Amino acid sequence: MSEPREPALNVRGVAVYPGLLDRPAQEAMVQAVRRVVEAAPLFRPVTARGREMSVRMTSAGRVGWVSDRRGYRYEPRHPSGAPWPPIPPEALAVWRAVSGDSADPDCCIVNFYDAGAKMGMHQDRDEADFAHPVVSISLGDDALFRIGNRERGGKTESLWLRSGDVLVMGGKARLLHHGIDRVKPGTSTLLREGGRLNLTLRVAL
Ligand code: MD6
Ligand code: FE
Repeated sequence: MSEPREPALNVRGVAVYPGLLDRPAQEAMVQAVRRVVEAAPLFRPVTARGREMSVRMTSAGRVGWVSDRRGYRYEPRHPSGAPWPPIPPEALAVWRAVSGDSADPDCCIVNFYDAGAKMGMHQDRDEADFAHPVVSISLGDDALFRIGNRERGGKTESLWLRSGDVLVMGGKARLLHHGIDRVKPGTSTLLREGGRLNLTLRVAL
């Protein structure tokens, strides 16, 4: 990882570190994610309304994020009943470099996007204490990230997230709505089969 310095980009308080992870660091992160996925396979969450999400997910850490007809929540176990694997040390190192937080994360959500997948506008608000930021790592194909407001609707701003980019949502940006409009296939050679991986680290409990 290169030295974080100051974020090169600040959009509505969301700090972006373009290319914080160089190619070898991205490859190591993918290997770490593969180990997480072996222990805790990706699954397709179902919203409380019964709709399948297009993104596939899993988690690492003391708790993981699940969604089904009972709603969204953090759980100490994968839907299979197995405990989640530990957060990879490579991901912890990114958190420590950019979060400015003295606590370590207890959850790392892994999102996988194939060519058609997207994520609707949402707030990350299932955590106990919003004083802790959320740190996100992008790997693989480029994704169009949209940033809105604390309330639903209103004007938004978009930016492309590329492989190796790291983003921090903390402080006044912590509860901004955000989402992934689309992923652009063939824009990265990092993942053999294409697609995009996103890791989000947070203090959930
Ligand atoms: C994604 N990211 O980049 C989805 N949430 O695939 C998020 O939902 C997100 O990037 C909170 C903070 C940063 C994020
Ligand atoms: Fe989010």
